[in-house]
Order: sequence, then structure tokens, then C-alpha cells
Amino acid sequence: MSDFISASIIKKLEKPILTYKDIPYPATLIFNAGVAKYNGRYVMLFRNDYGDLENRKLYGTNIGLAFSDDGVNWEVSDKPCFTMQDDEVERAYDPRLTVIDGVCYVCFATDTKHGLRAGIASTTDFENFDIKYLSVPDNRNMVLFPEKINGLFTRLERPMPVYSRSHKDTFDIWLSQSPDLKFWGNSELVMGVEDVPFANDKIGPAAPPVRTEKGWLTTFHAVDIDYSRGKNGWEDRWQKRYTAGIALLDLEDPSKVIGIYDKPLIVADLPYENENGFRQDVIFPGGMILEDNGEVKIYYGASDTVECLATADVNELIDLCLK
Ligand code: BMA
Repeated sequence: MSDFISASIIKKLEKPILTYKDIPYPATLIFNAGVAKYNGRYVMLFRNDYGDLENRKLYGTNIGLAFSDDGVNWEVSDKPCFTMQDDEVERAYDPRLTVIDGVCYVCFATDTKHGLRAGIASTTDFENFDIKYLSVPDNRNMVLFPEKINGLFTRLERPMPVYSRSHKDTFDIWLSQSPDLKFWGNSELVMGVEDVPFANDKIGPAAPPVRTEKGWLTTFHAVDIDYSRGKNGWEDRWQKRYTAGIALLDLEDPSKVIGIYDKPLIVADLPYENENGFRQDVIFPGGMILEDNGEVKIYYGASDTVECLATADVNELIDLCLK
């Protein structure tokens, strides 16, 4: 059992919003979705790892597409919309969506034969994806801010400096900027793993930030390891815990942190978030939408198995960061 609990301002639904049962093609684990509002509808790109659930084997990963009128009830398209596989790239996964000037940008992770690379693609129809950029290894968990900042595209990212840090997962959140999404610079450290009291392993960006009057509201994921908890889930060796945190970044200079809530915001503390889960005790937000009435929808993968939705009031989220 987890000794962390979700913040009391978080309201979770009674069940996941998407599971493999909702998918009209081979699907086993549905999680880590990116969500945006686009042309009057909600659009979701979700990660689908497919395999043989009964024998607990996974064969591959693609990215599925779903649309919704209310952000809660989803209609899944009849085939996956994005996949990458060739001699070099093994798969693309963990999409995060950001709309800028009418174009939907998809940040994603790839596993390649020569390391983990983050990519950025653009689309306007969710059928054709124009790949604008692939990072050098090892970088992952890239998310774009929903507008240019001081005239430049701005991203949060999580490089993995194993050799120079500790030869372990001691990873932090960084920011870079670009005039064209292709050439990136102005790199700055945003948050170190030591800034997050409930992480003892690594942190990384989660959903793309949203603009509020007080600053950029941004989720992040935080990982802690306690080997005494034992294995958790049907994967052979899973022992990490992923929780979601919340922070506020400066509007003009988002490499400056205004405040970080010192406890987890969302924890896997409901049965449906863990039951039969591949990697239990995992919460991974990939989408956040601020509605006109101040409700914030936070979409997150749970147990690397199902996609869920929680809501909170924007001012209450900001207050947590400023406490
Ligand atoms: C990370 C990524 C995520 C996943 C998380 C927990 O390394 O692979 O896609 O949700 O681990 O398993």
C-alpha cells in the first residue's frame, strides 16, 4: 500500500476514461496520453502497447487517436494514427500535445538502437505527421509551452546525464528555446531532483504547462524508490513509484520556479489505478486543460495500463504551489 495520498483538492472519476476494452484494434496497455482542444473538440493521442494479456507478453507500441465533445467520453478512431519503426527506431510513445497558432504539435519519445531520442512532429489532421525534430540521445519527456515566449518556441525536457551525475537515474527538468523547432538553445536548468521532497530518484516534465495569471502551471512526474516495498505489478521487476507533482513557473522566464507543492498532487491510491496493472504505483500525466470556468482537467496514465482523468480548481492548484 502506498503511504502517499493524492491532494484533497483532486477529484478523480469513478473509473478510467480509456482501457484496452475501448480500442477496436489489438491493444493491451492504454496510457500516457496527450490531450488538447483542437477545432472545437478534444483530441487525444494515447500510447498503446499491444500484446498477449493472458500470457503477459508485449509485442509493440503504437499511438492511437480519440476524439471527445466533453473531454470525458471518448470515441476511438478505427486504427492507430502514428507509429515509428524501421532499422534504427524501435518505437515512438508517450505523446504530448500542444496547439500553437492553429497547428497541433506532438512531442514524443522514441527508443532507437543508439539511445532514447525525443521527437517533435506537427499535424493539422491527425493523419499526416511532419517530423520537425529528433534530439540526440539521451533526452525524453519533452513538452512545448502553448505559445512562444519572447518570440521563441519553448520546451521543458529531461535529459539523462548518467555518466556525469551518479551513474543512476538522477535526472532533472531543463528548458530550451528555438526559433523554428529545429535548432534549440538557451538551455537552463529548471528544477533539480533535490528540489522535490517526494522524489529520491528522478523527475521529469509531465503534461504541457498552461498559462494562468500567476504563472505557468505545470505538472511533473516524480520517482521514488524504496526496495522494501517489493515488486509491484505484473512486470517482472517493477519497484519504482511514480507520482505527479505541481509547480508554478515564471510567465516571462519559465526557467524560474515560483513555487513547488512539497507533496505529491496525484498518487495511485484508488483500486482502478492499480488493479491488474503492468507497473503499479505509477501516475504519469500527459495532458492538462484549463477550462473557462477554472476547472483544470488532468489526464494521466495509471499503472502503465489505463488512462484516467482528475479535475481540480485552477486557483486551488496555484495555492498549493504558493503554500
Ligand atoms: C518511464 C516511461 C513512461 C512510463 C514510466 C513508468 O520511463 O517509460 O512511459 O510511464 O517509465 O513505467
